[in-house]
Amino acid sequence: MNGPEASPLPTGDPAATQAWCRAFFAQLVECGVAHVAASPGSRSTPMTVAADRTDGLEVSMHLDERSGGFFALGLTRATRRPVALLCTSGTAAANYLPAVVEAFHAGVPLLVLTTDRPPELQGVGAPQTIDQDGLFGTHVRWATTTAVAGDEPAGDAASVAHQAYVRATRPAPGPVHVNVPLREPLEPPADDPPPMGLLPVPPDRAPLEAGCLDDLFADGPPTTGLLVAGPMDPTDDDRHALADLARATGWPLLADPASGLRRGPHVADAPVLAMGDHLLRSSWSDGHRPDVVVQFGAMPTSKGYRLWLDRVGADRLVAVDHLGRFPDAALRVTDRVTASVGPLARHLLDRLPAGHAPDATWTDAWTEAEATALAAVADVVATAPFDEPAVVAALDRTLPDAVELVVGNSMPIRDLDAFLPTDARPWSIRGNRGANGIDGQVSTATGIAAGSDVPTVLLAGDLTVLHDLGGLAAVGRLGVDLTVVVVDNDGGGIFSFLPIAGEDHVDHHRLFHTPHGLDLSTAASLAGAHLHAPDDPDGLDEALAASVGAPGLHLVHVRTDAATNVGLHRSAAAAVDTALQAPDDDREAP
Ligand SMILES: Cc1ncc(C[n+]2csc(CCOP(=O)(O)OP(=O)(O)O)c2C)c(N)n1
Ligand SMILES: [Mg+2]
Repeated sequence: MNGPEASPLPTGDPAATQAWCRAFFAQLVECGVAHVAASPGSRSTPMTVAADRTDGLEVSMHLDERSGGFFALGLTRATRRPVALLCTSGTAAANYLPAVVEAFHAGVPLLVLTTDRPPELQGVGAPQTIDQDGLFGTHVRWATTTAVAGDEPAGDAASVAHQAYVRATRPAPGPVHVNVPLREPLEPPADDPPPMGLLPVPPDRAPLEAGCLDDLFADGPPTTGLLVAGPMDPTDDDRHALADLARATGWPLLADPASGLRRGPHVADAPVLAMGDHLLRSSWSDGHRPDVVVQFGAMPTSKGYRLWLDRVGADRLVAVDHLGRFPDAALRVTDRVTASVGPLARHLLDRLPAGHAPDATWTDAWTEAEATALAAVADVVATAPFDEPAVVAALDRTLPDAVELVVGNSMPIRDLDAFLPTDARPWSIRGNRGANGIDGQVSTATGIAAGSDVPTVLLAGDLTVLHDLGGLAAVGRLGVDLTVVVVDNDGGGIFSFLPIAGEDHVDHHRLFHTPHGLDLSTAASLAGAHLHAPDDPDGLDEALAASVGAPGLHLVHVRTDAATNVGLHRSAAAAVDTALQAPDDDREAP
């Protein structure tokens, strides 16, 4: 009797496979990658082991790819070095999609490495096998499926890794996808393959075009202007250049909370404003139309800004963005400039005539309005019940000079926008404003904390924290210190701001607010967090003092009320409007 025929499936050569994978990661290190955020799986074995054996690479393990994706996003943002993701095949890879979407829209260079079965096992019902070719669709800067690892010489791996890095970082940073088919046996040999030659990293992208925006200054610089900084991750140089531009032109700089410009030493001597949302909603702004607005980065959070562009606007609206997004939700942009903030600001500074004197009347009008608005808002908060504005005030009082404040979408970012003044403390405030999701927020903050040497605090809503409970559970295992302040209004408080909240014929509470009825403080024991449950401002100050910068995970659980927060935002806006209508002499001193 004949034995079974030899399997028709080809087998791989473990030494060649490992040489290919090692070359891939050696090239990534050569390019500047220092971290691989991997998730466990079998198909990825040769890549995981190769990453772990590569000098200069740290490997962190993430049980949930969705959370790992956001961790890598946060770590990339905090360290300004692209992080590689690595997972097995199937839905594992699909779980990277939310973080890839955010990275695409926020311009974060992620190297998404998925592993796959070889071509002979595609479409034949092999387990955990899906079509991974182009899995992330239009949300990556580049995608490729390589040859089966080890089928081609290791030099090809270095070439793919090099190309992936270059395409993730320039001209516009963003995620790239490399899908690597691997053939069994997957277990690598114990011996290291011989080292190989690596490719040099090409120089950075071209400088700003010479004649850019020259016509803006053709008849002398416009006297009245506004600078608007949307969400972005500026370097120190960007920050200083923008502050220099604000000072030299006398154009006030409206700083989104996630712009990186609301706080830092630059605000001490430049007209940087925090109350932009209130000012632009007020009737005062109708009488203060600028000639030009220069808008930087992503779309500002402020709805007041969008409404104002429609209502008042400016003759020229220049959108400056290194990613080429040119956010234009009001369809008012007249000029689109692909440039980074610092170089563009210096480019404009160079075009100012020597001895140019800014229009002090214009600048003073805005800085005085800011002072009036701050005083009016402070009055509202001083008599307010313990709710979201009080949480912002407590953070403002107690957080240290240097901190990473990560802010969730929905109301927390808007609470900061409405209630957080400028300050010279160099806080870094970051949100996921690329796609504005409420997912992966704890994991993003964990990645930021892992890449930063200052204390990290996350301010987020209850649904946002619930969405990423897996991320909360991972913080301890990753050995990261993090304070999570959750403002818990038992649902989505933002929906109480919608006109539909007032309609009797719609079950707003069930369909939009979506109360969960869960006691979020119980998440602390699951995640091994220290729990703080303050119910007044003093208690919150104490909780923040005890947790921020302390070891481990801290959950600060603050119960809030959606209707109260709606009332406070509206009262603040109304108080600013009224205060700005008063004759100058009657205005409250700052
Ligand atoms: C992944 C994702 N799903 C749904 C939404 C729509 N959404 C925007 S805000 C919000 C409610 C968030 O609630 P919470 O985090 O508690 O913040 P709050 O509105 O109470 O401030 C939802 C569901 C979204 N932005 N992202
Ligand atoms: Mg909520």
